[in-house]
Amino acid sequence: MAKTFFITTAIDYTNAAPHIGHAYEKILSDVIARYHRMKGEEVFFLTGVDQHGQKVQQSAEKQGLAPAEFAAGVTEKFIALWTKLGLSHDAWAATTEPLHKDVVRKILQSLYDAGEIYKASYSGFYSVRQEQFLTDKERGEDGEFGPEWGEVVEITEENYYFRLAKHRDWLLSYIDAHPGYVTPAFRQAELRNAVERLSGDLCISRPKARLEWGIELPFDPGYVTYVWFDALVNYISFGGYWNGAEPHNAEFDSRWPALHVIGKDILVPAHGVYWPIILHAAGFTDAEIPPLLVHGYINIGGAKMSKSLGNIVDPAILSEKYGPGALRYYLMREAATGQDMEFSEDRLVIRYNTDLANDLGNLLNRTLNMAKRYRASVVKKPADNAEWLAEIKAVVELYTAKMDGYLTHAALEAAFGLAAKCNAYIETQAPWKLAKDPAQADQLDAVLYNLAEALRVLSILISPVLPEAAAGMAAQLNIPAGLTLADVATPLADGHVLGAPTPLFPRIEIPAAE
Ligand code: ME8
Repeated sequence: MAKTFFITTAIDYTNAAPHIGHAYEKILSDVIARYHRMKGEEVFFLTGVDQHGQKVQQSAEKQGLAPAEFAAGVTEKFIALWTKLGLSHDAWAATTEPLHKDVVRKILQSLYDAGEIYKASYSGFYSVRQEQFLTDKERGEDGEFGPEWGEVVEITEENYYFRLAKHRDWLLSYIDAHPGYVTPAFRQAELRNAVERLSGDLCISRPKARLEWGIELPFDPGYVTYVWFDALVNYISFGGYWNGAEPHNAEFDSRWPALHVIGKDILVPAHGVYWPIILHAAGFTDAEIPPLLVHGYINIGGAKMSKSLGNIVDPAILSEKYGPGALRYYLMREAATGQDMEFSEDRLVIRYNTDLANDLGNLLNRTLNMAKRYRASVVKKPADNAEWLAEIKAVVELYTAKMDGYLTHAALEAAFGLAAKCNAYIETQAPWKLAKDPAQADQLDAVLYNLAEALRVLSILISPVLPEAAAGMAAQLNIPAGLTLADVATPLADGHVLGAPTPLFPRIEIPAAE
């Protein structure tokens, strides 16, 4: 079986509605997935929702709903948003699915049987209000636990622990031997430091008296499993890892390992420590440890988004207001993958008007109009345009190098550089002058052909980010929809008839300030 490009996103927590950070991660992953499809690869793109856990149970209680009902309601919001934003995932990971719960239990049981999970008792300070154990980190300067914790009591609790510390040295040696494990590289260094400090095992159970909304431990019905153990397993359960009698099968092995796209806050410890160690303990080989692409945060007003700050920008409203393409393009063009970005609605509008409406939209419109006016929309292949084609090829090479490194902002910069080049070419060639001089007929043909050919390639390059606009461009250029990178090598045929121009990116009019 040919190797499939398997890409996953973090599964979004269903304790609250989706925000712009969720949208950014899903769009980034969608763009990478679409790009790999366009390279002719088989792609399996998985995303979904994290439905269990204490916060979901608490949010549900506040609204007087059963956790399942509450999680289902929030899940609907995520699904509606991803549909609106044009996500092209192949599978949907919802952690309340019976198949997933079954795989989580099978893995827990096999780790328990292998002696990787043990029971122990723990005594500590427990906040009744926040329903969590407190450590010295939670103490104030006076050494006391602050009022935000409510009543704090000392309790002893029996729980199940996963032998994390035992695998610390393996993880360090794995990281050292695999410099490309985490992208960008500075995050790998950060992870290594954290692993060096690792001590202690991971508590993977919660007594049902405290938390009911989870997956019951297969070896003790008095407990559910910790939400992170449940959530991480989605990557393999929905990848088909254990959907028969035994773990692993040809289909799963043809996909795995996946590229995990996650935000910077969940690298340490969840994805960079717990997950590789769980997989290693479950018998996954070093070659089967999944690489991590860690993106930055979308910030609002310089602050991390929080409900209490009231600075949540609703991606559904933005998409409604400006269209999904405008939002997708803005996020992919302005966020440098791996870095944080400050969200700005003004920048979104400026990017749309400048790059899409002016540079690309006008280029398409002018080219089609001139071809129609001067040549009845028929383009003639020039005798020698090797230099022009070589320049296009160089842009495509730069674009693919950037996309292969997940740098969507730099790839778009390269593509839009080609649009800028075409606009400058129109100014220097002045087709309206060439049209007046019969001696320049061949030159006019060459200019129109070269512009149409560049637009054809541009429709391919923008397609992962702007699939709808790419299809619209293809229709206007009268070329098949869904061309791939391989089609770059086959320029427009001599005598190709272009289609009729219609505005692709109508300008967003900004109401004058009052
Ligand atoms: O962490 N900018 O869920 P989550 C960019 N359920 N990305 C952001 C962001 C922001 N402002 N805020 C959050 C969880 N994210 C777990 C994951 S995976 C097995 C379980 C990213 O809903 C965050 O980094 O809190 C994460 O990758 C994703 O959104 C979901 O966050």
